[in-house]
Amino acid sequence: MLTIAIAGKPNCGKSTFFTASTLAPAEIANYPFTTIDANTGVAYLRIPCACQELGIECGNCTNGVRFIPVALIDVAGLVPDAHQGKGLGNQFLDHLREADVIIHIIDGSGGTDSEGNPVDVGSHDPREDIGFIEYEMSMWIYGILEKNWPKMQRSTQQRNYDILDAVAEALAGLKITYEHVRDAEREAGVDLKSCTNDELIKFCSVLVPLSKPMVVVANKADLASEEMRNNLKETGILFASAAGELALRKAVEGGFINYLPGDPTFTIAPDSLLNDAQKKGLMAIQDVMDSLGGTGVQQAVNGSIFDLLDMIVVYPVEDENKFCDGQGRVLPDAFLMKRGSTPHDLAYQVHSDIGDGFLYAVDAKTKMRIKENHELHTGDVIKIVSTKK
Ligand SMILES: Nc1nc2c(ncn2[C@@H]2O[C@H](COP(=O)(O)OP(=O)(O)OP(=O)(O)O)[C@@H](O)[C@H]2O)c(=O)[nH]1
Ligand SMILES: [Mg+2]
Repeated sequence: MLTIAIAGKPNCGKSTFFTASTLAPAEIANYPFTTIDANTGVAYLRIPCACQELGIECGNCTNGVRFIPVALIDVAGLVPDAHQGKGLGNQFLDHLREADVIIHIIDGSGGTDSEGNPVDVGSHDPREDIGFIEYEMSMWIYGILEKNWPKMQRSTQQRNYDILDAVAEALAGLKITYEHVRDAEREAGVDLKSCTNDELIKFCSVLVPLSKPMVVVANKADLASEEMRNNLKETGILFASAAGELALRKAVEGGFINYLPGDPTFTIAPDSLLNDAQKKGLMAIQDVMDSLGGTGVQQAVNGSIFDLLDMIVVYPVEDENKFCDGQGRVLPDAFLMKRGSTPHDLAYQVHSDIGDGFLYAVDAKTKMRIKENHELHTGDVIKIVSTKK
């Protein structure tokens, strides 16, 4: 499963975002370092289900809205100079190892200082909090490489030694691949075989955004002043009210409202017994949703996977006429795949045996055979024909 990590300075609303997205319990409080051990749960991407276009009912979506699971990790707060042991130090960085992509939350209301202590709303400029995480991550990776560096440099004397391979191996536990290392070396314009310390740091600073792409989300948008929002808008980041989303999720659980995560609006359930204060609270959330087009939480989760990781969604089926699997389940799976993936890649994602025995694929919408190297697109419904079952 793809993994999203939520990172940011303390007290910006990471655990609120996490709980709103997963409905898994996590401690939430208005002081820094509430979270120490990372929380893990399952969040969902929201997509229009392929059954709509096919004019059938699949039973795996809600009114044509399909949710695809991804893993979510709520990481402890991170402060500048964490790589030198500040705040909780390096341990939270360890929780970023698993991440394919990072949602960096900032406190868009300017109501907490750079270390997460509460201050008057608007008195801290949240734009100052945007850059430091990538720096901390670069220094963390630099720290790992630096330990191995003398040995790696000596080994470059050996024949057949590939420094890119060695670096990728040293960072394999961080989901950093050979391709990431190769591309970062090229982009940084350094030669890892003979680079200085400063060049190695530069390499790391290029490697971080390549291997752990990051979307920045200004949370607490409900508290942010117009001016603050306009300033932040210029940086091109997303906005959210995680507290608003959490309140809506709880209201759905309680049967008070009808709302699907990512909807721009909600409706109050008929005969729900809301008191005036609750109604007022919900109306305030609706106001924020009107200005953002929703609470922004689902948009951030979707954006991280579809925009940053450039993923598509493909539906494998066994029966191209009924769009179902062997047990008659209609569109049973929605697979996330990297853009550019082929039917053969899909076969491997279903099962390595099916991939090994791949013969050909059929586009279930057109019933036409498609080539092994054909590029798949979002919404494709594909039958794989393989010598193996
Ligand atoms: N107004 C408003 N408050 C929020 C929002 N999101 C979170 N908060 C509040 O911000 C405070 C911190 O929230 P947490 O979710 O605990 O923050 P955190 O980033 O996990 O904090 P640490 O674990 O200490 O790093 C709590 O008082 C939340 O209720 C939001 O969207 N709007
Ligand atoms: Mg927390």
